[in-house]
Amino acid sequence: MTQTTLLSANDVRDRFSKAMSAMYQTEVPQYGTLLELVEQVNRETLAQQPELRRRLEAQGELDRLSVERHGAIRVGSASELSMLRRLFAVMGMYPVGYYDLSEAGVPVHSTAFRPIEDEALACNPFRVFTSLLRLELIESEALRQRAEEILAKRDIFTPKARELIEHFEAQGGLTSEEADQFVEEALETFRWHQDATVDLDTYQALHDEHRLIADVVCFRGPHINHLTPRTLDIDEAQRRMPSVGMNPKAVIEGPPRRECPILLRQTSFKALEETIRFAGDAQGTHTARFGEIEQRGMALTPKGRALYDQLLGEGRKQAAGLDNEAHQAVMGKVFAALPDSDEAMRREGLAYFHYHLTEAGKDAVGNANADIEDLVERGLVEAQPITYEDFLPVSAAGIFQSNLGGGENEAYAGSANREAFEEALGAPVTDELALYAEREQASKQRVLAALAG
Ligand code: OOG
Ligand code: NI
Repeated sequence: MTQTTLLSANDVRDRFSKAMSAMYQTEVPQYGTLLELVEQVNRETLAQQPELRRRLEAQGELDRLSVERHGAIRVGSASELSMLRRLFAVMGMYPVGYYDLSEAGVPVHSTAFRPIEDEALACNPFRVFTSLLRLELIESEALRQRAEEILAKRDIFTPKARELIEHFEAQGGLTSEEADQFVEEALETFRWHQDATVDLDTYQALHDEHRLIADVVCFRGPHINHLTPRTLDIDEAQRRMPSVGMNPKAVIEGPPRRECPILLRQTSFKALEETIRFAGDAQGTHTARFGEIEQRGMALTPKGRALYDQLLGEGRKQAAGLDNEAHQAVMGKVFAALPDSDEAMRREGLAYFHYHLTEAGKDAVGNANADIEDLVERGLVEAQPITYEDFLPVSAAGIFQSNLGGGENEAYAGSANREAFEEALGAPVTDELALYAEREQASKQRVLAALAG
């Protein structure tokens, strides 16, 4: 029997995320400009802040910086979502977190497909925020049925992609050649289509219910609607956007600027109006695709997250209607209630940390006690904040809304339904906080085991 060498899922994901980025740069050239802007800001930031460079290096963050990005898609049915789950599994990406966007007036709920293990995250943390349209929230029975019929007619996967996914599941991996083929076929699902599958009247009727519904239902596939590189200084990147011809969204979402960044801050350039050919040859336009940037900080514990949610709510109330500069100033004041040093965040149990032995710690092997706090105090063990790898529902809603013309429908609110989402997905979603807690716990155990010699 011949042994076939299978590629690691990390390599497949890395190839896919690069191919996706290349495709999106040709589809939306402004995204290419955004990548250049972010790269330049990152370069300057690292040069100006050697301490930041040291910190990122120690956390293993520097190497992944240039490949790091997330994207987003929206699908229309359970069968599309569950097949996507199988497609992402080929690339070592699993559903993490449940996000209810109905609360913010958007008729979807979502998860993020992403790698989970430390090593996979370090290699390429590519994530895809994936939303499922909730037709059950559409009030008009006739419109709901029409949307269901249209969706039932499409297959967003190529036959070859389906075949390779089944092959992967049977074989437990893909060869390098199969992986290249898989990347090419899977990309087809995410490609933009200028031709709508419906006539202009149908598009308009769905659009009038919610722009998002038209975006999901009227096209052959769930076009990637944005990609998002990671910046080290989002305030500076936002400031420079107009100078490279971009129209940034009004405010940066999430927490304010801090010495020790937490969670996730995001902004985007606004979606472009694109020409569409409708069935029956009518011309029209559709606005869906944009570019986004994010700045990531430390993952918060449930206690830290509760405080974040409370401060965010408070800050948003006070900052309503303000421009970005004033918004950030208000947020900065409100968030003063959250300590702004790694050590305070750690001591107060507000963020997750990764523990490792210092040089002095390595010298003390076989000769130290088993109390982590004591070891940290004595300089034998050092704690690095764990980077947040997930998303934030309020920020996601802000991103949706700024690219959907502010469309919001309060009638959708209060209908979180994680069970229904998981049933459509065909699997449970992993709790993101449990993952950080496990990683922290495992690092502590490794330290103690190493010290025991
Ligand atoms: C997804 C918006 C959410 C983020 O970064 O929070 C998102 C969408 O517009 O489909 O991507
Ligand atoms: Ni995004």
